[in-house]
Amino acid sequence: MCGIVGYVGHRQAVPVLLEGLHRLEYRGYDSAGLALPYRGKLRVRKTQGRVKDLRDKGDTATLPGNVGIAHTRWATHGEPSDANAHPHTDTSSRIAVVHNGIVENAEQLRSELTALGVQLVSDTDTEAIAHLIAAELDATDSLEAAVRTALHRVQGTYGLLVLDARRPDELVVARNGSPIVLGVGDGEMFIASDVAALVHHTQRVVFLDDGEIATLRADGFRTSTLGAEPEQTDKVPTTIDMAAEDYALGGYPDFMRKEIAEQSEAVRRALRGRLDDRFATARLGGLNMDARELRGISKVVFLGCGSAYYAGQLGAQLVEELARIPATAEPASEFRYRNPVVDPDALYVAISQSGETLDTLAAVQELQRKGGRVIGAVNAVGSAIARQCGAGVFLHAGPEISVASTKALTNMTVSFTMLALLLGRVRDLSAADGQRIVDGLRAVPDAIDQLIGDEAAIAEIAQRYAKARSMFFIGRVRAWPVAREGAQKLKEVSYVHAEAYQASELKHGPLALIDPEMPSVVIVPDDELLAKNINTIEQIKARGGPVIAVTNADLPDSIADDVIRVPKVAPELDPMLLTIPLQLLAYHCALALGRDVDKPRNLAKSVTVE
Ligand code: HGA
Repeated sequence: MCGIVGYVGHRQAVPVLLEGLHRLEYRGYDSAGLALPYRGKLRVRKTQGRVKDLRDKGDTATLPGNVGIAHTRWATHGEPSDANAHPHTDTSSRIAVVHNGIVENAEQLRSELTALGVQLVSDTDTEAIAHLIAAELDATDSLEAAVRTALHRVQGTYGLLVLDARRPDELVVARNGSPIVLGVGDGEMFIASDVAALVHHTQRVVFLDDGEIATLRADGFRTSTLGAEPEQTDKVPTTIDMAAEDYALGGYPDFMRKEIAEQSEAVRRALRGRLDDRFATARLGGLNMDARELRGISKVVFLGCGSAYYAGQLGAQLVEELARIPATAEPASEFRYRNPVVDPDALYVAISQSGETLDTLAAVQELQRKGGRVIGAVNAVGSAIARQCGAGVFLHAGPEISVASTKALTNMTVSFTMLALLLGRVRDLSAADGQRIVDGLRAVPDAIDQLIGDEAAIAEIAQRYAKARSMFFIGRVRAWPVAREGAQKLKEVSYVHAEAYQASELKHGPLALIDPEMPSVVIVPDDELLAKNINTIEQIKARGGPVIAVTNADLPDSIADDVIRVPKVAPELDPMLLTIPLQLLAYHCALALGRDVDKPRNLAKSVTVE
């Protein structure tokens, strides 16, 4: 969350900053701002609203200078407003700060500053940092030393970028809990909270670690630890394998639609080189575990937030079905705070598209502190969770820009199928069943393309139901996580209230809500519970509730008001395919209601704050 961009080099900084902000806008979009040095003072331009509002505001686009910092905000402290937008400055307009994270002792710092006579001009936690750094500059002429000392007083999380107007040739960044990546150019340096803002300038990057600080000048950078006795950390740039086109719309109207369409290719990438026909299993070298270690796993626990948690639920089912190992899923945000009993023989799987989700990272750290074995299921290579775990399964979904996750969720489920297959094949899953799953996985991409080919029919259904005040998403057992994910997608992009319910639980309460104004999306896999799911549909219809059935069973059209048909690959894999039409349903409801699908209100991608 929050986009940070910085530049020091030979180009005009403002176009670089604005373009970088534009590429990071999915990480926060309630306000935006930038700062450049000018004759020993700062020029700060900021506004509530989007990056385009900043670009169009006054003289922003024409400010000259070769160094600058910029930010797009997702508010945690203080409402979205011009005053609360970043950068924040000290009273003398010398120090400018952009920040991603939360200062937990902000109230205390703000009161101390007020008692010293400092006039605070915003409601943010961030502003205090600018004043603290400025005060430290009375005692040192090193900006890095001033930032380091000031940060010793800050409790909480930060990705921080600092500009001193009296040193217009350098920038200082620091990281604790929120991502910062440096881009190394030819006589120029870039800074961002996400590689998305860098890849069209350079592919040579350095990921800052927690507890690190760096000073950047046009000709290079220097990193060291943030502690009171700093030590140099010698970081060597790595080359990232991502192209600028991966972050472009490429002819699609928005990223959500693009990423839905990219799913078949994303799955093919995730499967490449990982299916083993000879032994009817999967190859997941990144786990760093041999067969004996895999056999020793007594339990699998999936941890994720939002859609990643629902993918974890699908993963837990797959592990129980294919490997017969007890498996569960839990929101990482709950796990980290409930003093969990950590089983040293269990395998914990930390799931995060961005690899920066703060709650999931904290769960990983808690697990490692207690001797748990944790692997990552992460999309972003080089991200904090990937590095913290050191082992895992990369998702290979490609960059996901839309706030609502689609292709990353699908690739999570594909990856968990391979993990379950591997665990199954070192136990009692037969070679024949293993091969059935291998063949099923190979059939997934074409099945996805077939589903997306039916988009027009789903769009037509969405248009009819988009005005509903609320919708139920109903599924049981295998289809339960599918229903939860369907409800989540609808809520986040269309703002239509939706509730997922287990089919079996309907009659214990929620059936009271069924009436002709309350549509139910019922997920009906072609499995041993088919007859029970048909009963559920009948019970809803008997009470006048409209039903949209999403099914891969051979049911007549008369079974429901609308039927969305899904191809079959293998019973264990079908839940994954049943989620795809629900993405399209949510997407087209959102379009019908005129929503900004890529930037849903109040949300942002990559939840790096609590
Ligand atoms: N706490 C700061 C930054 C918010 C943030 O990091 N969001 O992701 C603020 O509220 O401005």
